[in-house]
Amino acid sequence: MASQAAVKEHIKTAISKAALQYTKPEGKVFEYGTAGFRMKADLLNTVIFAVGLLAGLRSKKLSGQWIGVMITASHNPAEDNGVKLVDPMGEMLEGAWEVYATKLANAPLESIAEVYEQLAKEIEVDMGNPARVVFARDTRASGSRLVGVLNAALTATEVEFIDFKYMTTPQLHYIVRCKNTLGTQYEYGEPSEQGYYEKLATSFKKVMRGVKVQGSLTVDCANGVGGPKLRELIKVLDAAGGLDIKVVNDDVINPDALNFNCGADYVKTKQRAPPSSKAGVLDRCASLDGDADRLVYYFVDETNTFRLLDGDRIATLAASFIGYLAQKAGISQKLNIGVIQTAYANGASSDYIKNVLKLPTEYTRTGVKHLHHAALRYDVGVYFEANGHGTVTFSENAMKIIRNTEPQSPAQKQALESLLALTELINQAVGDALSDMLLVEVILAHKGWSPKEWLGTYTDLPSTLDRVVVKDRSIFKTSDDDTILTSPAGLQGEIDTFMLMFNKGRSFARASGTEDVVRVYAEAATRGEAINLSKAVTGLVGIAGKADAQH
Ligand code: NG1
Ligand code: ZN
Repeated sequence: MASQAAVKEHIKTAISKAALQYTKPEGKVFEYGTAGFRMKADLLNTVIFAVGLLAGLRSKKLSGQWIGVMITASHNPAEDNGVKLVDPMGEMLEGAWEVYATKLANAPLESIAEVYEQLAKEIEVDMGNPARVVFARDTRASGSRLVGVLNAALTATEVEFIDFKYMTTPQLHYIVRCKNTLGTQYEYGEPSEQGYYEKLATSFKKVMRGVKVQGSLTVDCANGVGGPKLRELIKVLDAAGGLDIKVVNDDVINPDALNFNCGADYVKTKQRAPPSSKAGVLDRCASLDGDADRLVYYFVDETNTFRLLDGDRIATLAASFIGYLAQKAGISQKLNIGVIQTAYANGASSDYIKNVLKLPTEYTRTGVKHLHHAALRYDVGVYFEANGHGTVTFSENAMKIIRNTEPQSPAQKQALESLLALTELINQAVGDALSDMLLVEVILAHKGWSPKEWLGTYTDLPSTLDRVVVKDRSIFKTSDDDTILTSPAGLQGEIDTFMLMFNKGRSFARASGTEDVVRVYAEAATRGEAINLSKAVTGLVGIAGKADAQH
């Protein structure tokens, strides 16, 4: 076992001194949830301080590998902020450490140095190891103050750190993975923002060989960090052959504009284009969220009806294209391709994956880390949440097969090269709206499809997503894939009865991990039935939670 150097006295003193600059919000209990810590920005100082301490410990525990800290509240309103830790391969923080994060964030400031020391002992951290942290933030006004707090925690604990300033969440994940694989056989890329753009542009150019994108793409950037970053990407893409992209909602100067009446979450939950949209009939449009890890597409059809192409659509498009390339490359028998969804996926998309694409599909609990882990069990794991957060992972076995297969024809050679380029274009560390957007553009170009043909692959079942405010959402406990309520007792049976009353009826309720509500999803053969099913289930949940249902 590694030697356990104790926490040095001068570090404990520095932690205590630095911590006392801040005030802990009274009576507030913090919890590291599916999206890290997220709340009103003015409550976050001590949480960020604790996360800074933990990031250093995590790096020491992993022998000085780089750990990432991202300060963002994604699609939340401008006055919120949040923080997430990034593990060495660019993945979300390991589950067990979420508990340590929660513990440190709730420690009283007067004794935080002792709690830090106890934690280091409990986790058996070798305090003699180096600690290295990279961090970045989105464009929220509170970000610079919070970076100051993070800086104070890292300085007190003598952690080596690099501030990458403004970045999208996936860019920071990319940097972390690059830093930790540099000089190894798994080298992921150049650990810089420019390296990120160049990797995307180079692989994009390779997959686009011989095909052309039709028309332009309008990208709504949620007035967040994705705007300036997309503009940077376009500069590099132009040099690589280009893509006609119109950037809209990229105002990062007005702090209140962020995620307001625009962005992926707005489009997905309201099922409508941002009011500012000037897109014409059949124009291809996409929206990012505030930290550019979610992406949805949409368009207006000939009857002026809004049509959404969400995460389920991106997953099916990607899976079908990769399956097609694998077949062309003559390796489809060797690669097991799977599609991972959550229960929020539209039932029609799961049917399409099973019956038309003939691929295995499974549900995991909500939250991308669950999907990511499930995806790693396949050679090619395509995973997306319906809200547009997702990516594709390729196993070592898949990489070997793609690299080492000897092509027998020019067509097979090109398919293998395209697959290899796709593995570079896709941000395998985490769902990445900019990378996913290039992936969608590439596939549509190859298929020669407008968004209308893409939409035509299957017909979504009408669905609803409602929120119910309850007294205590923690009483709502679900089974492994979130679809069955195991508590309160008897409630699931009542929901099942209602489901049977509607054609293709499916509904489930689960406590949100990011908001103080219970979410109710419902789908059925017609919009009217979906709405009625939702009304019935929100009503049941409201009664069980002893509060009124709210829509
Ligand atoms: P909660 O609030 O736990 O439903 C939401 C999303 C998740 C995930 C997290 C993190 C839905 C229904 N839920 O979680 O998919 O993205 O936020 O941001 O979209
Ligand atoms: Zn996000």
